[in-house]
Amino acid sequence: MAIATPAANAAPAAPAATHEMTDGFHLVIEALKLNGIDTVFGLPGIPITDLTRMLQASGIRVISFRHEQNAGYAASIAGFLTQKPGICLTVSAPGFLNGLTALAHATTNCFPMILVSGSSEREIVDLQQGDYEEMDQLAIAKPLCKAAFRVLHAEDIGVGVARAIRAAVSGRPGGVYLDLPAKLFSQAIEAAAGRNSLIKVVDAAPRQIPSQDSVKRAVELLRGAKKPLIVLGKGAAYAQADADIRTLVEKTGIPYLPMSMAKGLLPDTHEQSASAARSFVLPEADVVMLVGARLNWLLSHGKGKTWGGKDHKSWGGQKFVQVDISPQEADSNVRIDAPVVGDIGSCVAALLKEIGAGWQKPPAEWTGAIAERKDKNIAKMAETLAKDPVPMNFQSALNVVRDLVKANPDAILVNEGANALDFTRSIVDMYKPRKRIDVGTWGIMGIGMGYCVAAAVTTKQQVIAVEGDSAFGFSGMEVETICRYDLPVCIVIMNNNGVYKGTDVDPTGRDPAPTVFVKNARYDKIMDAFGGVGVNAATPAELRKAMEEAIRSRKPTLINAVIDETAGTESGRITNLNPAAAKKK
Ligand SMILES: Cc1ncc(C[n+]2csc(CCOP(=O)(O)OP(=O)(O)O)c2C)c(N)n1
Ligand SMILES: [Mg+2]
Repeated sequence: MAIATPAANAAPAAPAATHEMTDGFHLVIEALKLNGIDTVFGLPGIPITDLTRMLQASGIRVISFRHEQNAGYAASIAGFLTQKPGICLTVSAPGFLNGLTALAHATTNCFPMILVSGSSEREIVDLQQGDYEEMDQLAIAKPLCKAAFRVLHAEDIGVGVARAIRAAVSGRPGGVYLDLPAKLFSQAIEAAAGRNSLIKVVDAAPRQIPSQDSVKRAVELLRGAKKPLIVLGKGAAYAQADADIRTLVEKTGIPYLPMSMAKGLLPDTHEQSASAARSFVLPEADVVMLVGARLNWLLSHGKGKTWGGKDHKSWGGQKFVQVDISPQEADSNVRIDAPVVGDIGSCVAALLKEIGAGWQKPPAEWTGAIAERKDKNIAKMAETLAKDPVPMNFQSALNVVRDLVKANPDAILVNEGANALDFTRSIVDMYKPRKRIDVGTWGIMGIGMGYCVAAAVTTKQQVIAVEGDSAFGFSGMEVETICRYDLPVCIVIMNNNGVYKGTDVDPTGRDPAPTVFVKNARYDKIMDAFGGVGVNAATPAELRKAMEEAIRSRKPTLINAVIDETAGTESGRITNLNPAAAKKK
């Protein structure tokens, strides 16, 4: 009898116990999902193409842009609007660098955002052997963000994502960089171990309660004021403590000034709003309470002529209360007599409690003097808005936008440009919190279309963008993104043929001047290319009709508003910051 060979007769050897496996791709997605991330803004390519597909397949919404900078701006403002970190996903080196401006912008503006970038082989990058898209991204990101992390092992993905989320939203929010090398994505580990390694972040942005002493000190200072003023910053808007902030303003009766992105925290038509008397209240006030507003250039550093100081650097004599999340903010520019450190919601609640009942409202001389200036300025503005010049100027066009925002108070207004920004800020009243988003701390051009996409995607509301023609150019290609996702965005381009105005000429006669563009350009035709609605509007009536139709239909719309090319001023309202040559020729 032949000896049966085991190979021929034996039952196949029992397979080694099969372990369910997972990999870096899946762990990144699960870590994000576990922490409530439902949207990612990005642009695919090596090594994250499959990640974008798998994210989408997992149910996370992936909004794919034409340039990473715009995806980054979208993520940054999604962070501002939702208090969750906005996620921007990019490829290595060039994609990462394209996203980096937005990351720095998020940090400067205190918006929670995480830039997640794929990166190349560490071993090759570190030996500088010339890898595909070689760059030490972690080192480059570090000085531009609040925190930067790299994950090398699949089992550390949970920790990496958790740390990035905490860093982005806790304390003063900001931009965080998360570096994910290509090799990480396909690293396989046992699924059970993978699941156990993930972290659901508990209390990512813990309340920070102000000390009782600091609250008492602040309220005492306010109580003794003859000419008090409250300044609301975008930190106050971010905090989502809208009802308490309104109660604080109304209960104390103190006039208030909203910074640009705090407009609408209380309706701009509120009788205590001192916006129309800004140049009167800043130098005149004796005690100023800053709520989530920093004394940076936007508030002339709290000193100088704006504040009644003798020259551009001297203190105007005001005492300041500063309510801020960061213990390092006070005294950054002038002395802060009463810092109140904590999250805005907790601070405002504590202030309200300390104020209690029986608060003496500010003297009538103060509020009366403000009302007088306000009424005069508002009447002057009404006169200007009523004019109907040909061609349109900023005021006659924005009078239409003003009406439409009033009729649609839930719409989100995106705004960038120089004159297009300044005129819109002062003419278009806002009625609800976090409805105005703009160039922020840096006065940055290019946020426009990214903000439009993020605002429409995260809030589902109608978006109206008022764009300078130069400003629009920085992100104009994203109108394709707006059409592709069929977003309810109505873009109004204030087309004055250039940067600030369209009238400059090259003294040598060779080229167009650096500030001017093609005359009478038809930006509306860009929209036609992608199936959106493009309208050329030469009169306020045409502009009104087109905007009404856009809002009614919720179709992606771009209106080219033809503005007098002589209408703007150099640098809008910050001409004083523009160095002029001492030697003229
Ligand atoms: C990223 C960036 N680049 C350049 C600038 C300088 N800058 C300030 S406003 C502006 C454009 C102003 O022109 P436009 O948007 O047409 O507004 P207008 O004043 O004409 O209404 C530029 C280029 C900037 N703020 N940000
Ligand atoms: Mg312009």
